Amino acid sequence: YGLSQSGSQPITGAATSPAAGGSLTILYGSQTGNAKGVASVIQQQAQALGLPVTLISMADYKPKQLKKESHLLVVVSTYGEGEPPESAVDLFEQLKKGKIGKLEGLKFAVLGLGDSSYEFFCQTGKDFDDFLAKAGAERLHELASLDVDYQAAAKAWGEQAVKAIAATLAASGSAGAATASVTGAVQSAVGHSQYHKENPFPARLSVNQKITGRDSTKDIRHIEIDLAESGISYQPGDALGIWFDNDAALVSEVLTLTGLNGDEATSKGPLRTALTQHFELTRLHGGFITGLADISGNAALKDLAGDKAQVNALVAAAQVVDVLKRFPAKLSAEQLVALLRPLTPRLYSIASAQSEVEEEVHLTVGVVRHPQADGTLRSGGASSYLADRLPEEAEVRVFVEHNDNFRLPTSPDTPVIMVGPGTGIAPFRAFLQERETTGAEGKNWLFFGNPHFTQDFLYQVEWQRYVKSGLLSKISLAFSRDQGHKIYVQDKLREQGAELFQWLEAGAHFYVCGDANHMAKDVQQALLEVIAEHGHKSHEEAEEYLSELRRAKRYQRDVY
Ligand code: 2AM
Repeated sequence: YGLSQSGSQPITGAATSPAAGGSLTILYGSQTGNAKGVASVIQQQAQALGLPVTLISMADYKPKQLKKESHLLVVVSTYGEGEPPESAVDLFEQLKKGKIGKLEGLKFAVLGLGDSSYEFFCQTGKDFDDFLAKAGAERLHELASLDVDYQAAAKAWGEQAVKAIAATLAASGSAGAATASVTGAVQSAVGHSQYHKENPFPARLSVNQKITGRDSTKDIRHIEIDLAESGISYQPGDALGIWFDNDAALVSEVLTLTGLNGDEATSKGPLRTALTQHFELTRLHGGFITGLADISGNAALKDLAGDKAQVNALVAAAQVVDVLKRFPAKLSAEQLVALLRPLTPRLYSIASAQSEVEEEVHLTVGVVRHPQADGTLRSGGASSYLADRLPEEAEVRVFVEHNDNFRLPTSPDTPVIMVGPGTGIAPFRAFLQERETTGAEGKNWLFFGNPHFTQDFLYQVEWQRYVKSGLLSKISLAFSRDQGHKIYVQDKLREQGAELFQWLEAGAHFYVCGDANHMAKDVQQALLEVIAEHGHKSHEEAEEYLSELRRAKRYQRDVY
């Protein structure tokens, strides 16, 4: 993993020897790569002004180093219910708890990325801004809170922020003097493939197989995509981005409800094409509701739009068509697309290792289908595209999103513990394939859970083979609904607490993938309890133990 890890290392030189009078550090906290992308753009803007600049991931940054910084830009995204990305957790916690101490003399600015369909929009950016100010640092440029279409705004903000920094650096007499120490090392180390989000590879869907049983409550698909001739490479732990089209029936429903003609011209082509390929219909955002309220003048909708709690509830439960159905409105094609947000690709944790499958990539996709009270079905955009609409052999536009914060241990001898209920199993299939093909000798322990053994035991035969061959040292299963009371993976962790703690003491890495809002939190709680009980520690000591694991990259999460 040397190559991929080097991508997130600080630029040597600039990091250790800041120019007298100061230099700029750009710290990013990224999960899906967006914050990292913005941070590199700002790095280039700073370099263009001749500023001494260091770009570094929060995951590779020692929090105490903050005390030595003169100028800091933070670029960070927000996840779930207002939480920092995994790579930012340690720094976030230390700042929050005031553990780093006073930061007087530090000049900073924060750019937050987020998604306004979530209630705690850009919360982590706000928090960083707040923590730094509270520690006595001086805000050089105002906080930015940017939505999913952040690119242009991020560039403009970066331009302003580096100017403000250049002015104070010039005042202290260092700008220009240290440009020689600046290199573009990060950029070149990261450049993996010519294909990326904006330039996806037209791959081929080769397998779409339902792997849950006929009577399952879930429809989970094993998807195989052929990357032949793409030159794309990925590592276990990476994700695959999928561009998708909206369902033609859903597009027609929007046209019917608005009384608009699909042939009408918009800035993104004919309206039907625009709604199919360029705008989100399956994810609602607050701006659609407030914007529609303004245009329609509908009193009931206006009332609703003025109540944040009601808007949030609607955004969480409904789609664009549901709102149009409930609040009929007359609007033009251009008005409609202006209310919608640009379509964004969906990311899936990769379920295969190239050492095993070569030019293929496998995914484990849970198909999102919500039955409505009126008998209709609301489906997820990309999952129903892959499962229902894309014929086998058809073209699908994909790109790899590298995730250096979810990696197998560098040493093949290090034991690993993997907790992946439901579709959270995906990256662990990749991990185990990799460990098998490379002959890694470290022990492997898998925790898996799903509703029923007979219906939902994903990849059962593969795990059985691995248990037999000895690759899987242990497998602990939690079939939640096979008995009167629920059993979850965290119950298994507690049950196996003594041995689990021994594995940790022996240097094991602990991985969690899957649901962020409930499972991952409950698993973390169970882990803390196991550490406290079997390590004979207080609650605080157990927390510290876990923080140490995280800092050592031995506790990694890929949760969504
Ligand atoms: P349930 O749906 O029967 O409640 C994968 O989705 C598995 O995770 C299912 O067995 C599901 O159980 C279970 N699950 C639901 N909530 C969970 C939680 N908070 N922690 C762990 N597992 C959970």
